[in-house]
Amino acid sequence: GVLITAAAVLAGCGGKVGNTGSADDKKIVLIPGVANEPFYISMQCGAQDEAKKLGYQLQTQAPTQFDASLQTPIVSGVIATKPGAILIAPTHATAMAAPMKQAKDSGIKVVEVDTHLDDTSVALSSISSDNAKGGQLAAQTLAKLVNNTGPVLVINTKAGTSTTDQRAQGFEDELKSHPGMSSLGVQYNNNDAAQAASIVTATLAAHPDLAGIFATNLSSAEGAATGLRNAGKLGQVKLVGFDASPKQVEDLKAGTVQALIAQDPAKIGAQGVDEAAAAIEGKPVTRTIQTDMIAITQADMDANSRYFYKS
Ligand code: T6T
Repeated sequence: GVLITAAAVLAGCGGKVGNTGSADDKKIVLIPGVANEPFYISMQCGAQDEAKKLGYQLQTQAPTQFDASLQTPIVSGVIATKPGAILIAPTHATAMAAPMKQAKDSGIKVVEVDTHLDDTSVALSSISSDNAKGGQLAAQTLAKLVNNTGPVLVINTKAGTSTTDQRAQGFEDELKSHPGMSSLGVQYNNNDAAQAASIVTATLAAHPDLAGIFATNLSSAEGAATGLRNAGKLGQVKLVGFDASPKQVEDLKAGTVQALIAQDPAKIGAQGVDEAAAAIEGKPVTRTIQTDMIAITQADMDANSRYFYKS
């Protein structure tokens, strides 16, 4: 089915899942971009802990794929249960505007976590990494790894995803300050690791001198590592990926990937709950909150293990 309940995805948090309860102001529903994915599982854990602290009940309902056509009916279903607030990572910057507006118009407080709509009038608060800066950081990190030289490729997920679009843009902007590097442009993997692996295979066939790859999220980074392994190019083509899933951390340890830009999804979830609770209680709400990111390499991975995502 399309719906996934809190109980099904909370396995790694250590917390107990509360009763699903009735429609009321003490209920907050988290609607992540996709189910069973370490970034959003970590976000849910952070949100769950914070909700418990503040005396709120947190439920989670996620689409089985990162897709607006699957996330829309979930939003509609959640509206009918009349929670006090929703925390949502909209899977598309424009396609999710209508269902989210509907939530707002029905009196539900809407808080964006991770991704956001282009229309800034719907959500009361948006909490995310500074994704343009993350893309810039990725470019600077990759530039060092390739000695500022050679063609590089960006593997993005789905056009219209605010976060990864901003990362790709931040990367391309920073490349202008590295004239020895050239961009082979952006290719989309549809948030599917297997497609990212195929993109790497095809790009290497056309550009055997490929120096580096920036993978804008978990699926693209996991798939790019597989593509490089299949091509026997491990370590030769430098790979910088966003996120820090268990597989990505393994890839870093093995030297398949040279750097990970880890986000702080648990913090995003916790701050989302703080803002939602403030809105419900009629207290002041902060419109935009940016959370930390960090570039992690093999050399400092043990010291930074607290940034690794849960699964
Ligand atoms: O990179 C994260 C998230 O920030 C992005 O919006 C979508 O992809 C992830 O969830 C990783 O899969």
